[in-house]
Amino acid sequence: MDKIYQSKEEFAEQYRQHVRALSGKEFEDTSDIDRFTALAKMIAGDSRVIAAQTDERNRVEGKKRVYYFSIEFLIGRLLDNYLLNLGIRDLVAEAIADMGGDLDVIERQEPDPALGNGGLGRLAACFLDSMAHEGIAGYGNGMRYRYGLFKQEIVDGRQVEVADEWLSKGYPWEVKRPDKAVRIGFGGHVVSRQEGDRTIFSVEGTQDVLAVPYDIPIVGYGGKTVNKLRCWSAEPIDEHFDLDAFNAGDYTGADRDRANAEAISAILYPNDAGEHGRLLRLKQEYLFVAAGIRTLLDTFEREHGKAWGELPDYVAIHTNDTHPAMCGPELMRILMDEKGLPWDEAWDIVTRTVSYTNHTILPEALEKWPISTFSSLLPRIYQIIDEINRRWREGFDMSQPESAERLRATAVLWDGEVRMANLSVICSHSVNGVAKIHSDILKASTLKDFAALRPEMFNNKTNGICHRRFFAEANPTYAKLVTEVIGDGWLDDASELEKLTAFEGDASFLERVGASKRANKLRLAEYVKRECSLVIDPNSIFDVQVKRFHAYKRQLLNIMKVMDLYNRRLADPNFKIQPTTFIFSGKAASSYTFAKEVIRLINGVAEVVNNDPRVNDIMKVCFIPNFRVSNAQLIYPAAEISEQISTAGKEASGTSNMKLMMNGAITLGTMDGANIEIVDLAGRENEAIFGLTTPEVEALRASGQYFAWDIVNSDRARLGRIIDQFVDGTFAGLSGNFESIHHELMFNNDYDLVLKDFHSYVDAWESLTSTYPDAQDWNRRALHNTAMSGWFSSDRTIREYRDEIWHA
Ligand code: TH1
Repeated sequence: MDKIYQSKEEFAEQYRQHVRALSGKEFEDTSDIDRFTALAKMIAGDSRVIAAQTDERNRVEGKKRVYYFSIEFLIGRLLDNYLLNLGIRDLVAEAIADMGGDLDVIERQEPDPALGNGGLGRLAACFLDSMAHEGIAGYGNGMRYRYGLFKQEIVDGRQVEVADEWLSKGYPWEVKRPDKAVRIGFGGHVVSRQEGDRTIFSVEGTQDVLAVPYDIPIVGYGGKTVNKLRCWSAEPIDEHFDLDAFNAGDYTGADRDRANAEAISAILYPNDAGEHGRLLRLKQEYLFVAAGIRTLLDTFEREHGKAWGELPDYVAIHTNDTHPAMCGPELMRILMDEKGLPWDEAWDIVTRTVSYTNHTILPEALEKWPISTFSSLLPRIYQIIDEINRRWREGFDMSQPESAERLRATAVLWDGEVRMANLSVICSHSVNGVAKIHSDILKASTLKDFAALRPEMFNNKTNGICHRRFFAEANPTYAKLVTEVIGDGWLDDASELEKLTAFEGDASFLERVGASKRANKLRLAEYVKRECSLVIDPNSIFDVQVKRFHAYKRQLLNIMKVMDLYNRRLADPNFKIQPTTFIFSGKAASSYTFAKEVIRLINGVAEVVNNDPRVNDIMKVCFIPNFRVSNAQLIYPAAEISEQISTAGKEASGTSNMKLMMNGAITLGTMDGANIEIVDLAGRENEAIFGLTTPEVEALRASGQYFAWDIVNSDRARLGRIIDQFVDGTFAGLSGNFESIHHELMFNNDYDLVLKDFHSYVDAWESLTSTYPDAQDWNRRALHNTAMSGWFSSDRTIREYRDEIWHA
């Protein structure tokens, strides 16, 4: 690897200069935040030099460019990642230590941008890293929210949402590019005029805002490729500042245009696969789509002139879920209204350029917009969608018995709504799911009518994770051990981790694997003590469930297991389990009452359990507030059990399952999402699988023979007791009982089959944890999981996208 600094001394001298230029002080006299800002600006500057070389190389080679459109990019802190990718992490750490500083402390100053909700946003960020590593000319196109996902505080056990002011101390990685701003029009009405035999459409009377880009460099491992992530912010068009209003004392009114425009990029909507329908969200979706399409067409035109027919050869547009679904219609609009192409030519270009990934089959997460809202906000885009829909229907073969139903299921406009998933499919040449079972479900049910018509466009791309961030950086003790025995080639090619299987019989190596886990548990225990004022025992098993709160993810099932163990111990002081710390972390959407109640329940149970000396030798419950990329990097390495317990068929893939596996945790899970591939890779005997399978869930639901009451009545002693405890005050000390949870299980007939899977789950947990005392075998299974996890590197995923979808 060519390094940008050849020696500590060379780095130190440059760094001192940067510190001086930024703060006017000597390094020794600066604050930690000044040290961070100067270092990040310096590395960002170096990266932009490489970015210019990358650009030039791409241009000369005539490389196809991939534009990854995503409304979320959950990038996390970048400094450590970039030092690693540039191959200078050790050099920089030593140089700073020589200067009397501490790189770790400096790195902790970096804001952790929360520009995503969970898996979908983090996946997009992992993909950027992997595209740069693979040398793909790949660009992220997203939103620059002034406030990221809310900060979660826990007050009396309840989630409280606080604004996330991630920009308050500045963000040294980004560069604002006002020269690349794009005018975006909302509202107005469509007018047409005749030019020869062509009708030309345009929109008049729009209210315009300016989309202004901020670029963040994306440094690939190996230091050869630097791509960029472009995030759009909304601003008013001109300075419409109203001096008269201001002079009359109306200060808010004077700046109304600015406030209205800036509202568009003010916040990230906090719904992970859930509620939608807000006008502002639709504005966000159009803003980053229209601005991104404009940018890529300008670049294409600069390089290839007006050869629009060649667009699919040089450009791939990937739409991450349906939020960028307007890519197709917006590209149609520009090709026809501005570049003068006829419909058929434009349509051929669009469908050969655009591809789509579906991330969920939850019906409530499939985006739909009322036609009335949509057509008044985006009249010309609506008109194009209407025409796409009309042609789809017109081309439909109505001769089959199932035709009418098929047309209903695939139409873009139906029942007064615009269906974004159908729009995404129709505008694309490829549709993929994110794990094998999920892609199968898409074909067999969610999108089955499209699959029947166009089977060839459906494919699977099982998700992946950036193994450099979530293993090398997050878990340096383990990573060092791995490198010691198999070399560091795995950083470049994660499949090399498989070489670790050769050490599964090596008792002294396994002991060192155990010791590194222990060090990570101590590190997390210190964090928990600081953040939650709770002492947890690093000798206990760390059982971890960290992810968004959602009914189908069944954090409720997990805490019911804890309640059960607690009850059984109180009933019988001789009841034995392996001492365990039950660790939870995650946010619930602000409007998702049930999920928030589950968080309150976990904290209610924690309050009782953690203060009961009768059980404290065997259990503690720990809710770590404000789950985000930075503390996730502390949690994964410390985990020994990975809880992946969604109702089968519901979790499209999951990615924390992969991160935890790589860090040596054993999966306690259902046969859902990518858990299935984990089992395929590591062997069922090295995980703990329980519960109904997807076909069993479907059959049970279809039978109409599931009765929650029957299940509870068949086990009054354990389940019955837990059900009572939701409402009898046992765990109500912090903030009251849990009637809504009781109601969901007993009166809503337990939609997520928590009661149905309860016994199989608790049994699997007991049987798994009973093997913990055989430390050598536990460590062997942990090592085996790490060894087989390399396939889950997002480098592999991205190579599949490149070869099979983008052909880049
Ligand atoms: C998640 C899926 O729930 C998860 O299973 C998957 O691993 C992850 O995406 C990455 O593929 C989703 N997140 C969102 C977020 C929004 C809308 C839909 C989904 S699906 C806002």
